[in-house]
Amino acid sequence: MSEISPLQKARAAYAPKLPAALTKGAAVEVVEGAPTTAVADIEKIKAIFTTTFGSPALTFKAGDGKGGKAVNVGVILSGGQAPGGHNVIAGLFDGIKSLSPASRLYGFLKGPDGLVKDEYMELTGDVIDAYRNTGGFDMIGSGRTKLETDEQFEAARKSCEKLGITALVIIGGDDSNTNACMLAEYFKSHKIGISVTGCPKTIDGDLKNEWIETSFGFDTACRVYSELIGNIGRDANSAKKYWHFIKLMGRSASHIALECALQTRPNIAIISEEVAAKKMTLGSIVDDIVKVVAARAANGMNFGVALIPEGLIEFIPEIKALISELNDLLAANAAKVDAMDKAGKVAFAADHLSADAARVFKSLPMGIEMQLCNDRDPHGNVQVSLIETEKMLAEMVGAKLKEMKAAGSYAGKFSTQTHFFGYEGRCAAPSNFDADYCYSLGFNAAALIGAGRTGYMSSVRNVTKASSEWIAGGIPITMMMNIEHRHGHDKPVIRKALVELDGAPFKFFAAHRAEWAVKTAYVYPGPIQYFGPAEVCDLVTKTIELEHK
Ligand code: FBP
Repeated sequence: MSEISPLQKARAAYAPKLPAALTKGAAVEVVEGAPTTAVADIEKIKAIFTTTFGSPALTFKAGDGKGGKAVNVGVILSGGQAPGGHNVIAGLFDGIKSLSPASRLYGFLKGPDGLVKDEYMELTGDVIDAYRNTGGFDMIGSGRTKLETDEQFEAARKSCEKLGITALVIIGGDDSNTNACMLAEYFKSHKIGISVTGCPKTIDGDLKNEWIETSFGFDTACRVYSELIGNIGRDANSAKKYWHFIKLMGRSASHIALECALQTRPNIAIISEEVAAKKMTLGSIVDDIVKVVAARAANGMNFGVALIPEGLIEFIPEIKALISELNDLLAANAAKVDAMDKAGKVAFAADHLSADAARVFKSLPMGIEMQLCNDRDPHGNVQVSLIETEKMLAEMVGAKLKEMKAAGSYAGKFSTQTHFFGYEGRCAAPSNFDADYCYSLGFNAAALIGAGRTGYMSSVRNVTKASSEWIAGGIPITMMMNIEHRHGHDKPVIRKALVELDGAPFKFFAAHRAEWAVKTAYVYPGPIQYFGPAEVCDLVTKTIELEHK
């Protein structure tokens, strides 16, 4: 291994905390709850998951410390990086070794592809030790291949059988855990003796519910972004000459933007779920920002910080409709449009869209019109995540203020800086919370394996309390599912958790945002602290804190 930093060296010695139920090892006493159903579409889910549906929710009590049978386990990292993934694997390793020192762990490489293509490495103690408490997924890599066909399931079976693997752990987001459940069902219904366990991962924070209090990585990623936002707020308040427009990752839900707003108190934070609920237009969003900029300028403050969630554009009803029309229009005229230059494509779209869509299209800055027509994915669809919403809003607000200045209703100065924070946080060294939570999730997955369960998600609850009070157990994945219409088909999926407008985190934000808008009330969280007093090192997110009050 290459040279490691002094912090990484010191951090390697950190011993993550475990829930009391797991401190004597992964051979636990299992307490079964009542049979479960699904969050909606119960009969349809039951018909799809004939052998795994209805399993009881489980909680664990500490066992007698005697251990269990040796087991060969395979592990996969699936989807985007999230801080703490290595600790899930370390916890899993230690957990299966506590069942029996003869247990072995295999990591499939580059995500689900490794399982299907039989590419793996054995994860020995030396390998694991080099990655304890580190960020990233580089131990075995990750990938976004979806595991969903019978051919893939059969290939997975062969890869596992070759290595004597009788348990698979899939570390991923809502889609990957849905697929983990499909695989569990396939194995069980075909009487293949391989169990499948899921672990809740995603910085986006949208894999959560009554039983999964948070997805791992959300805590650390939000702390990294909040440190950066705080630094920018302080710079803005020092130089007093820029408005900073900061886009924050989170493909769809605005949990990250909301958490960062709660940690840093910016002047503006847009929450996509509110935009959709209020059916806001792009124009009204711009107007709201303009009002704040003008109010601050009237108080002599020509600077500010605005947070914009990555997924915003798809939550603005008129833009969503425009994108859908554009996708159809450009696909239907692909040959003709492909032969045009960039400006030609924009003119073609403006001429052929419906009147409403054309009005919205023409209201966008030229750069965004170009992006919408030119940056398309291999299926011909607009690549929404590439749209530079932070630049678009900064430009549109600037244009509006210019008009106001000409009309004499605004006399301030408006200079902008734009930023996008996403990849900066996904591989950070996990905070104490994520280090402990992830290690516990992995160790807990070993307990589920030891208990011979399949189709479960590793669940560690009560996380606002000391780890000794954390509740370890397993939740049937089918219990979190409903049916959604995706790509023209009804599919069983884990219900994605969006920001709830009647939830405590949003309500707290909504109750304070008017004050944060006009005052300069920035909070500067500073960098994640790994060593020091518990009140700066052992924090939970504001989101969880408020949800649990
Ligand atoms: P997961 O849902 O797989 O955890 O990934 C989330 C995410 O980090 C989003 O926030 C972001 O939109 C996306 O991944 C970026 O994907 P990519 O790594 O492919 O650029």
